[in-house]
Amino acid sequence: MISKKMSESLNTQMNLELFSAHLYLVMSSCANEMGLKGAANWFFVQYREEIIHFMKFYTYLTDQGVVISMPAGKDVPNKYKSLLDMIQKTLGHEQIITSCINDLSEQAVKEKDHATQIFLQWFVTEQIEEENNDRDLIAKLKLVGDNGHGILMIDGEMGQRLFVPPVGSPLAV
Ligand code: OFO
Repeated sequence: MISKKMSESLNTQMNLELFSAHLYLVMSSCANEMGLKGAANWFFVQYREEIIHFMKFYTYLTDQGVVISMPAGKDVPNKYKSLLDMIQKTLGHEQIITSCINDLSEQAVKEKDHATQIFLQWFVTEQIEEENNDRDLIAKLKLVGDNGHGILMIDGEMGQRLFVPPVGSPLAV
């Protein structure tokens, strides 16, 4: 059993994960339009990962007997100056998500909600990887600057990214 306050906070995070998915799906189409097929793949994989995150929250809430709510989502931005711009905005967004996950964990500790603490641990670890991936890409993109050849090399690397669903997670897509 989880408290009403906790279920509302988790529901908010569930919707934020869905927003993240939509954000990266739009970025995938922007990258495609820029001619960066590898980056389009990278963002599409990111989109699929976020759907898994969304489904993890959905499953946890329904397993706890909570009826979810899905308020209308906010607009997803679809204008970016460059690949660097997109990855910088990705990092900024992931830093917000990290702080939301930390707030949720703190709430679970305060409420002595051990089940939710355990559930959130996966996300705490996941956020380290998410931010780290973005920082790596930003560093590389800054190194190459406006050099088209360099950007295409990075685009090629981004095209290698594969979607690997976490063990035991619901396969939503
Ligand atoms: Fe779900 O980690 Fe990104 O947003």
